[in-house]
Amino acid sequence: FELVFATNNKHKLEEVQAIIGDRFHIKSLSDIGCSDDIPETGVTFEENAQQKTDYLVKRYGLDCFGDDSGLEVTSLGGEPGVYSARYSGTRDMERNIDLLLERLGDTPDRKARFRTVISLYLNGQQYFFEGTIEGHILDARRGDGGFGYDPIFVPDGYDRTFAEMSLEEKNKISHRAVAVEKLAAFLNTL
Ligand code: ITT
Repeated sequence: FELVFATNNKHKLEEVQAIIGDRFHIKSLSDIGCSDDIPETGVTFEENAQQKTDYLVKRYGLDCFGDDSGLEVTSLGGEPGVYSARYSGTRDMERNIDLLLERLGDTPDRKARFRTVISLYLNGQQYFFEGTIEGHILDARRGDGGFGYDPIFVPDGYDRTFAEMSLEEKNKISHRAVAVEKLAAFLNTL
């Protein structure tokens, strides 16, 4: 069967296709001719992920899944969290990363985690799948792969940032990979 992935983020689409694209057929929003800016007004990843799938279900009546994700920095009380994409008030990641590094200053506690919550809407039922990865924030960017906050995040057990890893390497361990593998395992039981 086909599932629409409710995202406008081409990096997410590329990662998810690389993880499960050969096992399930994933359609993008552009494949179904949707260029809408889907509202995201929740205060949790779960709420926002479900808003993405609810929107597509209401508008197109399609089975679909959506990913809401972000970075939670412990010493910033979990910021930027659900506001990761627009932390500085814009979607400019240069500014978002600058603001994060500025707020973190030289605090020794650099602990952070990435989280992904996937909402799946299938045959009239709602499901959630979650993935997290623990790590820490550097005081400057390293690497030019990946997207978002990847240049400043080093996962536990590694000495390179996500932006210094290949897509394959990031996709083995990332928050998104963990959530997507749970989604795939569930779909395999159907
Ligand atoms: P869609 O809502 O269309 O899926 P988006 O980019 O707006 O795309 P989110 O609302 O989930 O996605 O915002 C997540 C933000 O968190 C994203 O823009 C990045 O800045 C950051 N982020 C999420 N996953 C990440 C990853 O794997 N690596 C680095 N940053 C990530």
